[in-house]
Amino acid sequence: MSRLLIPSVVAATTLGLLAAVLPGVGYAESTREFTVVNIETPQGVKVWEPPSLVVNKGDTVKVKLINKLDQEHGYRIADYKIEKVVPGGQAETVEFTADKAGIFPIDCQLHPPHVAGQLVVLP
Ligand SMILES: [Cu+2]
Repeated sequence: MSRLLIPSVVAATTLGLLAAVLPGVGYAESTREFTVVNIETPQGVKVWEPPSLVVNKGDTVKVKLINKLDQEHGYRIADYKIEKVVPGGQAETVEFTADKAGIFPIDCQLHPPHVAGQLVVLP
């Protein structure tokens, strides 16, 4: 019994030391990459798909935006001061650190009737 106990005590102590020494250990901070594609539904509604992204606070977020339509479209997360224009048939990337938790609208600044999404940053 005690032979089994010792390694786990050592392991727990090591983890505890690591958590104290390395900032971010114990957090789920990481780089989150998404590919988002602009499509038009059969009803003629334009939408970035997937419309919503879920990340953890502190994450580095990379979003590759692929515009499959002919016309240019925007990708805006106003609360994070992100505003990108993606020309028709092209791709762009936005990158930011999710440094505030909450639910923030994502829309197209060029065409407000787009179906909007949300950036969800978990605390
Ligand atoms: Cu648009």
